[in-house]
Amino acid sequence: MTCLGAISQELLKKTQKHPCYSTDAHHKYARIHLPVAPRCNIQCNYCNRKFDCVNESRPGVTSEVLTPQLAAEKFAWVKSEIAELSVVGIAGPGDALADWPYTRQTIQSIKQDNPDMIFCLSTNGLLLPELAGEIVALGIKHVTVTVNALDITIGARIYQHISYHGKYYHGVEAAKILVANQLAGIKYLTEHGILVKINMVMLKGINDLHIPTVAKKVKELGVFVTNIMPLIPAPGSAFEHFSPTSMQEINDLRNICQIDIQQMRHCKQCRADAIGLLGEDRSHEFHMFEPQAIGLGVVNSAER
Ligand code: CLF
Ligand code: SF4
Repeated sequence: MTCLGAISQELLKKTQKHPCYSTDAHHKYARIHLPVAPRCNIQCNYCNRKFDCVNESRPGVTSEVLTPQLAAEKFAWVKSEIAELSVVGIAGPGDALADWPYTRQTIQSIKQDNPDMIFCLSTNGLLLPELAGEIVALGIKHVTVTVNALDITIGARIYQHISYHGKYYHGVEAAKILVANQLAGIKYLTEHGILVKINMVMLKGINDLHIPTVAKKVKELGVFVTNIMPLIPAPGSAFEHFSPTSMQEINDLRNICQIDIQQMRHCKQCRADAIGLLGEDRSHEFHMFEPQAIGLGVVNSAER
């Protein structure tokens, strides 16, 4: 079954207003990221948890973490100021599913009065097998999963550990669980009519040669688009001294993968609290608190 086979015309029409999924939309429509999910349940070697998730955010300390209630208030404020707002996204600053009760509550409360908004979330996919059903039931139609490797020996070089159902796993054991859950979750979502986007961080000498294999596989699973992103080495992360990937290298890899699946080429690696058009972040105009740099000091699920 191809992805498009399972997607309704209505959803494709709606997606024309999604600035990440539609190239044409990105100059016209705006998104708001509501930072309600500070925790994460895995440790990527390129992530410093004092910084936004590099899967969906450029490394900059997030200005604020909000409760679902404050997030709904912020949404109402931004909507009254930005007429072209079409998407509400939860992109951390940790993992949207690691803090699922907050993510769910935020979307539920905004959706009630704003049924036409597009709701979107990004995740590392670890908890997809147990939460994909709830995502579908909530009416979310756009989900991004970051899949950096399918080969677990490659995955073991990218992920330091995962925290899953109260236990830590390391190395290939961690990668095995993560990859299996990502694949099962993606399959479930595409089979239930969700437009899935796969983000991949290109890591030279680690997963760069492997990425075309990942692209092929996710296409088979019905994924809509892949988004290959450059590594932005986060200070304090295990890959801190990794050389940053050039856009030429990214585009060469995208051109290879384009043969199998359409490529997103306009990603701005947004902050977890980004607001506005993709190329014109207005988050600084909409602070719920006095701006201050906060260390998120992220707590893993097992430590709760
Ligand atoms: Fe946000 Fe991500 Fe939804 Fe877009 S961002 S949760 S899909 S609404 Fe977009 Fe930003 Fe790139 Fe993400 S430009 S980092 S791809
Ligand atoms: Fe960091 Fe995101 Fe990886 Fe979690 S999934 S460790 S927040 S980059």
